Amino acid sequence: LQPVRLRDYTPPTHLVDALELTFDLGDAYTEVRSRFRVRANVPPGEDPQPLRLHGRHLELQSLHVDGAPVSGDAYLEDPEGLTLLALPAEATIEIVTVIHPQENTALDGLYRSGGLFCTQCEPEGFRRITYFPDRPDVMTTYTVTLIADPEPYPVLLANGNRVDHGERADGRHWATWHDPHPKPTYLFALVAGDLHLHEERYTTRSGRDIQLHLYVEHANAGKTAHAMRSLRKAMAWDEDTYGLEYDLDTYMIVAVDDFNMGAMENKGLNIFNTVCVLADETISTDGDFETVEAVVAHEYFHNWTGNRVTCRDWFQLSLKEGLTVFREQQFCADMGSPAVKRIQDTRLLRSIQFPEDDGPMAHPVRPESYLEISNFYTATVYDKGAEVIRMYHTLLGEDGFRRGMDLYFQRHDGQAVTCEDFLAAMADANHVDLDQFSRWYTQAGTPVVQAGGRYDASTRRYHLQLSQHTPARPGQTHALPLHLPVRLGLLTGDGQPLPLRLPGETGQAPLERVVALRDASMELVFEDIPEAPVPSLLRDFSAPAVLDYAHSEDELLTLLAHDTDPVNRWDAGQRLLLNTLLASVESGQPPELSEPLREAVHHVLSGWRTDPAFVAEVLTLPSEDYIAEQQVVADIDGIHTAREALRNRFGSSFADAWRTIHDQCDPHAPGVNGASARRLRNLALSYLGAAGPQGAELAMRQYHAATHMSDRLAALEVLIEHGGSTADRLVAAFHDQWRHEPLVINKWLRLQATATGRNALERVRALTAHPGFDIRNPNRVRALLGAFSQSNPVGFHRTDGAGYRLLADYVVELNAMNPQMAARLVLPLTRWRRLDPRRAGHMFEQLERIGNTPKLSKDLQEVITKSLA
Ligand code: B3K
Ligand code: ZN
Repeated sequence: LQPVRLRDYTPPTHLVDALELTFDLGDAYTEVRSRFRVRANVPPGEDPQPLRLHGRHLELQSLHVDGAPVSGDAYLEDPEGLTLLALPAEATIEIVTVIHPQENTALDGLYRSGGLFCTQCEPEGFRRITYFPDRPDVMTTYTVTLIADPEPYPVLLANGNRVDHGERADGRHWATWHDPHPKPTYLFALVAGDLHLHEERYTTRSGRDIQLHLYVEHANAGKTAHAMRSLRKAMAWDEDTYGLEYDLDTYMIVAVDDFNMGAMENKGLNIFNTVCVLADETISTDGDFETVEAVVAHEYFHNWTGNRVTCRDWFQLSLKEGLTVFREQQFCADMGSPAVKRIQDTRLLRSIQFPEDDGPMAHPVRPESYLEISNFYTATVYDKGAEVIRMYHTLLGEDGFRRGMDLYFQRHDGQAVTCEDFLAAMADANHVDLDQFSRWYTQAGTPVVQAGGRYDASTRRYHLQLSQHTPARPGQTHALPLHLPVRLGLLTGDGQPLPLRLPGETGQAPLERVVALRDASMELVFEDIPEAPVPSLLRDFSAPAVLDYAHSEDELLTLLAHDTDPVNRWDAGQRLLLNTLLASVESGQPPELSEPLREAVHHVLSGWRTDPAFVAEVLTLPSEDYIAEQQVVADIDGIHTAREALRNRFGSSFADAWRTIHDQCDPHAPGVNGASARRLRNLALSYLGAAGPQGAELAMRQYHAATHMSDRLAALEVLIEHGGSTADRLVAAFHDQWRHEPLVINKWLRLQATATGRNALERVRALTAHPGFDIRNPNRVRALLGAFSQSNPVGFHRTDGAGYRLLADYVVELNAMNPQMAARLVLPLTRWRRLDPRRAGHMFEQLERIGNTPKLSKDLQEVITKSLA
């Protein structure tokens, strides 16, 4: 198998002028007729090259060029497509294929979900529908006709506007859709089924009237209000923030149950996982409401960053994903708390992306090669990619960034472009040189920023040394210095911010600066500093880097109490807790809360009324995985023991404060953000639960009184932790109550998968046979097997290797069924180097076993080969 390489990119040999597609959707099979006009993409006078049409699992019925059947020696057929050898410079191609959506368990291309037909074409699903140049730099207009039985499929949808429809003599009905915006294949979509429509109208800033159509299964008719509201907010936000309006007459969202990821931004016809659309208080947590708002906005924002300006090739994936995640982050910050949002982004990067960058699948934001592009929809491309966009924003400022965005759209609207094009727009619009900045796209690995300070009392100067290095990664021995923004401030010992005066500067000095670290190291000198200051570095997580500075406990306490930057206040608290936990893991002694730390926690707790969600962030302990990342070899059991002991200590030492919060933090009080209040109140419940049986009694009361799923679930989690027959009864009753709500059953599976305790693995195995579980549904797989392997370290990493075997069994089963899911599910096994020899050996064995599976998919081959290398 040969990897696809960025450096081998060549422009398309042919351009396509217009594409007409007709789908005859049947019970047994679907017939796809396609007709399109191609033009050789060569300078006049040169001979056209052969035309490559991608196609997979297709039954070719007929192939015509300019109305005549093509003879067998005029094309070559292979498992990945057709090559047409001798075409005139311009030609009309007509192809008829037959496909079997009913048998498509990969959920890629055209497939069935429940009673619906739906599609997923990004990145390369279109080739499972018909033969076509399935690459994002070939763009054309689409006219799509769907034909189906009216009774099971009253609703027939495709991209763009419905231009015609009717009934046929044989009783079938049809609809024709036209999308005037040229688009790549990956943005094509169709849906056919019996769906409920939630319809609203939206008037854009320029006065255009847009229809908003949200389609769900009839049973979910009451759960669309929040998604619709989120869509309206996203539309208004993009007009206000970037001056971008929607460009078709109708914006459609369809929710389906079986979906490999969250949602898909198909032009004018988004298809969503139900998880990212449906929400109401009885079935959804506050986290679910946030997810829906964020994903609806994300897909909407893609209409400009992704659809109007798209990617030249899949190596440029972060061009649209990093940028769109950044836009989504800005939107969520504006809709809620910017500080809490930034803390959550930081946590995600550190706990998911940093480990990825440190593991065998590490790759730059713009990868250089792949076997299977589906494996590169990663935290690095998405979330580190968003950090890269944020760094432009930090370096150029809000207005400079907007100038860059405006120039980007002005230059590239309607084009398929590269990350360099984006960088050039940012640089040119601001007349700055960003050549060095481009290394963020080409180098893998998490940079470490080392800092050291020296105070000279005689000169009243503070010397701050900053240096950077990026560790070696597979295929990258020597990384070069990055252009890295360091946002910083200095505090006095009692927390006063100090003016940051550089040598030679006069006038009012700022209290915060963004310094561009560009060399391997630099020294900054600050003048008129009255005492040895406490540095606050990488404020607002100004670069996706690890900060290496030996803050003393006193310094961290100062930052926690006084820093003006909320992210660094939170971070100082996390470092204090992390240090406490690591000391306990190393010594094997229960964690000790020092007296000053105890006081600091009291102080944070006493401020709960001002910002409950922020207090909850500060007082949430680092996850077991994150603690493990700080060790060379993860001490799975030691970490769990230490963290549980600290939870217990937190619960008992601050019991009064937690009880006050649980009593008084009222989500329904006027002026209170209900979600933030529930968040802190449920954290209080969790600590009280960790401290003893009284907490469990409180949880029982909360469980029965709950009207919001967040409260019900938080209580159930505490009760499961306490175990016993009461918990078993509640778990069973919960299932009975919600068995008709698949989204709640996901939660039910997840709760049990993440519960610790000796029999975790047996419980998970038993649940795989439960009717609530279905290996063909990705949401169920993620809820049970994904959650177990990613969020139940003690259960999954059992020393006898049974957790690894269980996961591998399902990876092997999914290999044939849904390769994309299989390649995601296997990832926890790839981190074997981080574990002790016994566990590492068991993991390695399972990776080898998976590697020996007959007919191993490209997806898994790539992950397994890299992990064993
Ligand atoms: N662009 C899609 C991701 C498609 C992944 C296909 N394997 C969702 C998104 O990022 O908005
Ligand atoms: Zn996206």
